[in-house]
Amino acid sequence: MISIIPKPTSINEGQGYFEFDAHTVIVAKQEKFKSITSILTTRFQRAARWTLTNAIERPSDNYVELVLDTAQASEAYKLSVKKENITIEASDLNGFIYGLETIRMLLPVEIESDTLISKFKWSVPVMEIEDGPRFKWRGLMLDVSRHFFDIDYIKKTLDRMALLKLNTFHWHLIDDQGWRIEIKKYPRLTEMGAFRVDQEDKHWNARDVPHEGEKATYGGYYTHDDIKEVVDYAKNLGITVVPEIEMPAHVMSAIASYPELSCFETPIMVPSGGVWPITEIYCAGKESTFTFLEDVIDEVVQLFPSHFIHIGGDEATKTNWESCPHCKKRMLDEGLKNVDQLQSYFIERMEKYIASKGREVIGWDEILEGGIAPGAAVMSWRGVEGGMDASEQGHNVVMTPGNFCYFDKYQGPQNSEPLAFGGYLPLSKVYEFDPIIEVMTPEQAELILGGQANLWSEYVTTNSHSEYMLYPRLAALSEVLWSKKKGRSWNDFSIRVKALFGRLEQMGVNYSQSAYAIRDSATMDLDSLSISVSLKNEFEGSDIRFSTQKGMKLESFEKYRSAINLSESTTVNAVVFNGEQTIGPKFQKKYEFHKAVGKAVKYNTMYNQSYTGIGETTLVNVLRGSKDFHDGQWQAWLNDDIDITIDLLELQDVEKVVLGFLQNQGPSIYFPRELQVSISKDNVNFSERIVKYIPYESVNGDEIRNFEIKFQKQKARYIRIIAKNGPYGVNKNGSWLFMDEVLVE
Ligand code: TNX
Repeated sequence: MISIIPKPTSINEGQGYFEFDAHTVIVAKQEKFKSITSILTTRFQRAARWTLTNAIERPSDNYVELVLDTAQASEAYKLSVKKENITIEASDLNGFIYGLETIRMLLPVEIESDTLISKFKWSVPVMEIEDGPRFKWRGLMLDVSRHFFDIDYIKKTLDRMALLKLNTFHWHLIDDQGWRIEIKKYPRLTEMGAFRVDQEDKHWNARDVPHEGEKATYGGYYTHDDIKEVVDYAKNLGITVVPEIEMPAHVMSAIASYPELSCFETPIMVPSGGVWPITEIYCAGKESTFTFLEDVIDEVVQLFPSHFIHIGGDEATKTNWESCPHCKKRMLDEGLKNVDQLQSYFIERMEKYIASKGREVIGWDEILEGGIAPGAAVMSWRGVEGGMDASEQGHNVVMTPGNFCYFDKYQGPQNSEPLAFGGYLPLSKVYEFDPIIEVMTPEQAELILGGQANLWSEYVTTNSHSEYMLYPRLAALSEVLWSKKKGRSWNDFSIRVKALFGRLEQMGVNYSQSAYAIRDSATMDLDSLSISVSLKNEFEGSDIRFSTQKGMKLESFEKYRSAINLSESTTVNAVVFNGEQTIGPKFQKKYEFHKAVGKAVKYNTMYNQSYTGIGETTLVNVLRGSKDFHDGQWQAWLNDDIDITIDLLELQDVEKVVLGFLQNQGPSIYFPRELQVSISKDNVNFSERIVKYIPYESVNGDEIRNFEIKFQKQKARYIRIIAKNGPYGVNKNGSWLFMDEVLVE
């Protein structure tokens, strides 16, 4: 079966195969197209140990020829596979690259092998493909500041981007937590700014402000040679590298190196983790700030030939500008009414400078605030509004709305995913992305260059985790940016993406199988006190099989057809089958029924209105909150203790209370410091006050934990529960208690 991602415009299948052998010749008349033939030759070298040769003249048969055809559109290609030869017709470098990458995808996945695969048939089915992109900006942004990734990983990523016909690598080189690009004129930027005190053991948003004298050991940066190597490498894969030089915020690493760049010149250190709001920003008043930035840009344009230079512009909290004498003077001199206009002045000035180098500025959508610089393009991330607005004003736009393009979000059921930024962006949702918004005029749509995925790396610390976040979501993104809308569909993509998994496997990529993961949704019926559990994964028609009995063998699992009804404590095990093999992560969940299910809960202290769960029954409805604390199952208390009384409505034997709590220190959600349980027959006299202390621990990661409190078995009707709050997060946002569920036995 032919499985190409992104889906080509048209495929006409024929009969038979072209078979590669050790004598297959790659023919390119133009010297400038010779270097890209390595897309095939390096792979045959590794997997088959053949050294395929290049030639200028075509032999009688057994060749792959690159034929210049100026009638082809930019980046488009026509691929003709015959039994005797293969030709790629294109008008430019990228067209030929994509022809070669398509051949790569048509070859058996073993072509990706690093080691010799002997006696193998390396064949490609006879066919004709006509193909070309829908958008001209098909991008990926990697954040290498929050965590550092070396150039070997960057080059691997570029290879994989090219396989998916992506053509723009947006390199987020600067942020608060690390300056990653060598600037010869300002060596401290990398001597100091590229390293921070290592607090990797703590949650990103719960890291301490580093103190002077502490050793800064976490970090790294790219030298000019590294950058040239990456830019050259990318060029041979048809990829433009767009550097991002953040300003005026997200630059604490620069200010730590050169405090004079800020308004008040207070010495700071490179932060070890999250900082919010970002108030330490470049001073917009001092001329020296602009001299510095122009010097930086001078080196940047030498290193990066890209038409676009990204200048950031996001998330500046401009309170310092309001009180800084230099900034105030600047506003007065320039007749600027407020700090938003001062940011516009800042960006406009840099835009002019960059334009004078023959380049075009692109920035995050905040650059629209206070008036956008005349020649600037906008990267729309806070939804698509920025892109709507900018295109209405006649500016170029790249769409990267958070809901579809932020690969730092979870892609599967949060309880079984590695810690991520938050939010939910499964594979199928990426596939729904469209950079063109229905209400756009044709003129506006013309200005939409394309889209891109962004992988922010606050929580992504290793190459393999980065791969996990990128694949297969990047494949879905590539298809929506490349392929015509008509003729492609999620169901069809689902089949092809499964074939891609085999290739990624062979490439040694740690891709995610979360799309296979079973998601449950459950509802409770209060009359019958039973729950109904539905199971599904992202692929329509998946063969899900389940069991509600302990120790059942997989072979005896029942095929899942409709919701499962449960009215007593049950563990549901489920798996997805692909033929007679299981695939993807296994599902296991215990739905626990207990004596308080459906009983009355009285709130002596009220939960916060932002986290109400589903009201009064939340804590006693069997259904448990997940690590996605916005899932609607949690009740939460802010800076307040929990105090509730459960009324079992009649005297019952009780001996145990189990309380479920969430901890996620980033957003200031902590386990309680102390639990108290007391019991009563009449709601007046309470006995058996049991106290449990929970020691505070600083941790990275999130966890749902059950705290168990046991006591002498006795008759009771009322159970009062008190959970004492932190106060661990008081210096930041206060501290939260998140509770669900209260189990009584
Ligand atoms: C917002 S998107 C940011 C980044 C964070 C990201 C986390 C943008 C322009 N700024 O600094 O890493 O959210 O999702």
